[in-house]
Amino acid sequence: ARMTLDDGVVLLPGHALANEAALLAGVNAVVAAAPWRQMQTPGGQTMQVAMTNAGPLGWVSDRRGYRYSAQDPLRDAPWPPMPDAFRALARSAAAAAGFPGFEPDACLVNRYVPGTRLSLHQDRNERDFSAPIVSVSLGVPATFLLGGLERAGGTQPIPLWHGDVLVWGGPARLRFHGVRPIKAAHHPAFGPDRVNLTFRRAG
Ligand code: MD5
Ligand code: FE
Repeated sequence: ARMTLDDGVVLLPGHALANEAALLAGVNAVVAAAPWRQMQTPGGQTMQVAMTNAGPLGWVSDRRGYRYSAQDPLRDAPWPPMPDAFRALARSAAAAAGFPGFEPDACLVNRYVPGTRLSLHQDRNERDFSAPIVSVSLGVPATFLLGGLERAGGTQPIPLWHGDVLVWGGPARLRFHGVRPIKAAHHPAFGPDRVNLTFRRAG
């Protein structure tokens, strides 16, 4: 199914379930190579969300700022390759949402333990805002908050479940967004955690 939630916001409920086992194996392979870490913000705070990356570029944050980097600063080595199942899912989801030919060069992998939230922000570190962002929700459910193009002006809650895929493109690409604190729950494969894969064209 394909649900247009707003201009440029397309929800593909359960789109990731068809290849669930390969996605799970991919997450495990990426984390085995480049472990979860909580990055520092430029302001010196530790981010609640734990992260890692796969693919040619990875999103990093430290006291110097937010940026994409070909190197994992924790290991001084390239990020692990993007698993084929990740790339195929990102492509098929983008095409289903009206963005054929999506070739992500970055996959940010976010882990939310219970109580973790992601405060309202825009994604502005990518070079080209014409490519969409594909976001895959795995594990326990979350409430995503969709804001507008300005920080003020409120948010609309969007419940997201294991296997749901959201595609943000065109006029939605620079909307503010966040995630409410994750509630205590259990998922058979992910236990108490939520994992989100975010595919981007960053470089
Ligand atoms: C998440 N991650 O659920 C989200 C999925 C991040 C982040 O926000 O920056 O790692 S990506 C959600 C997103 C991306 C681009 C635009 C919009 C939402 N939007 O217009 O709301 O871990
Ligand atoms: Fe974001």
